[in-house]
Parts: sequence; C-alpha cells; structure tokens
Amino acid sequence: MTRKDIQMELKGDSQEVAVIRLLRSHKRNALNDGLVLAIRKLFDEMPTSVRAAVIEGEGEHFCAGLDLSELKERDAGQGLHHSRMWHDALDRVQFGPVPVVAALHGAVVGGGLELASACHIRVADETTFYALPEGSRGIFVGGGGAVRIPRLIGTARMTDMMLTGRVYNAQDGERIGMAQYLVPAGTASAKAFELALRIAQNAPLTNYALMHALPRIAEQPSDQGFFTEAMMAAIAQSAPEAKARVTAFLEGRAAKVQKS
Ligand code: 1HE
Repeated sequence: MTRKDIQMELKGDSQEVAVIRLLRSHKRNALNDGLVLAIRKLFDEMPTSVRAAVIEGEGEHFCAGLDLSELKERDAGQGLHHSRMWHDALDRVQFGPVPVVAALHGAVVGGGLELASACHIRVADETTFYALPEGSRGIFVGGGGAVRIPRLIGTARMTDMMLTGRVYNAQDGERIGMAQYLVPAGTASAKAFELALRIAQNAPLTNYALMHALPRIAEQPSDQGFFTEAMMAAIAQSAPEAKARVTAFLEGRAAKVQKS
C-alpha cells in the first residue's frame, strides 16, 4: 500500500513482515501532521498476516523530526492537542500489534528520534547521527521523547543534548544505548529486515508479552513487578504454541542456542 509520503510493503513467505518507508526525502522525511496520522493508521490497520514491522526512511536521512513549517501558526491549546496527537500515533507504534525494528541512517533528529525511540529495536548504520535540536529552536520535545529517550540513554545525556545541541555519531549512539545494533553504511534496512523475520517466528504471545508486559513491569515497584511477571509467565506457558515448542526441543527437533 502506498499513500502520499508513506509506503507499506508486505514481505516474507507468509507476508509476515511489514516494511514501512517514509517517502518524504525532499523534506528529509520531516513529519507533518498527515504523515503522523498516516503512521497511526497503518498500525491501526495492520494486516493480520503481519508478525513484525520495519520502519525506515527514503533518501539520505531517516527523519528530520517535526515539519517546522507547520509549527508557526499554532497557539498553546493547539500545541497541546498537536503533541497529544503525536503521543497517540507513537503509542500505536510502541504498544501496537507487532514488534517494530527501526532502520536508521543519516539524521535521526528531534521527532525522528522520538519515532525511533517508540520502536522496539533500533539498527543504525555508520552514517547515523542523533540530535535534539528542539533546544536551539526554542521549543521542547512533544512526541513522547521526554518519556522514552531518558529510558534509553538517561536523563543527564538527554538534558545535555537539548541544552548544548550535542550531536552523537553512530558509534557513540550505540555505546550510550540509542541503538542496539551498529552496521556498515547502507545495510541497516537489510539487517532490520533479517531481525524482523526472526522476530516473526516467535510465538505471538511471547512477542506480545515483550511489547506490552515488559515495559510495564520495568516501571513497577519490584514486588508488583514480580507478581505481574508471574502472571504473564503463567499465561505464556499455558498457550498450546509454548507447549509444542518446548516438546520440540525436548525431542531434539528444535534449534539449540548457538554461541555467537
Ligand atoms: C525541513 C526539515 C524540518 C529539513 N521541517 N523542513 N528538526 C530540525 O530542527 C532539523 C532540521 N533539519 C536539518 O537540520 C537538516 O535538514 C538535516 C540535517 C536533517 C538534513 O540536512 P540536508 O543538508 O541534507 O538537507 P537541507 O538542505 O537542510 O533540507 C532539505 C529540505 O528539507 C529543505 O527544504 P527546501 O524547500 O529548502 O528544499 C529544508 O528546509 C527541509 N527540511 N528538515 C521542515 N524538520 C513532536 S515535537 C518534535 C519537535 C522536533 O522535531 S524539533 C526538530 C526539528
């Protein structure tokens, strides 16, 4: 499916991976309202064959953040609703139907970093750089960055990025936790697709637990976290698919864990 500025292609033998591509490279994939709403709609209407998704950007950059040309006409109330609209859309990415792998290259800045941080895995190639230019534009993050980015890199590093305009390159970005994978230039998309294919083979309930239970457990006090974990573990292991997978291992029909 292709809408203006965004495309979704189903790939894999069973069309189990959705590759979503931002197609606004003439504006460095800057996110205007239409594009934010289109991302939300794609995740709301994900075909049932899809078990994992990749999100990537066309051209030299992943995403230049908020389309600044739309910012200038808004009053405070409109600004509030606009930020909530981003929250709503990026919540569908983080707490949507399937795990999402972001394939990063070039600029991952402002709202582009907010979009990337709503994904479950980030694969960055060597051209990637991360920045939060909101500070120098006289604004603040508004797409969930204040919640998600400190959980990746810590509040002190995010504060530094916004106060000083610090830009992290791909290597340092991986070191501080922006991305879980660092790959050669031009290969982020292929690596992200490979990971998505692998994720798509997991039991859907395990993927659901990782997306929806784990982040909530991590935010809970230990006592409540242990209890929620036990509930989730009980539900996951009672699924027929879990029993079949464990039996397959015990009967020597499933892959062992291999040393990397
Ligand atoms: C844009 C945008 C944009 C590019 N909104 N139009 N984000 C920023 O502050 C980042 C602003 N962008 C940049 O710093 C640079 O464009 C890049 C480093 C990303 C890429 O540089 P480059 O040299 O490849 O491209 P360019 O020549 O700067 O841009 C090409 C065109 O895209 C140009 O338009 P043109 O009509 O002159 O061709 C740019 O104006 C346009 N463009 N980025 C609008 N962001 C939910 S709140 C989130 C808050 C934020 O995200 S604030 C951070 C916004």
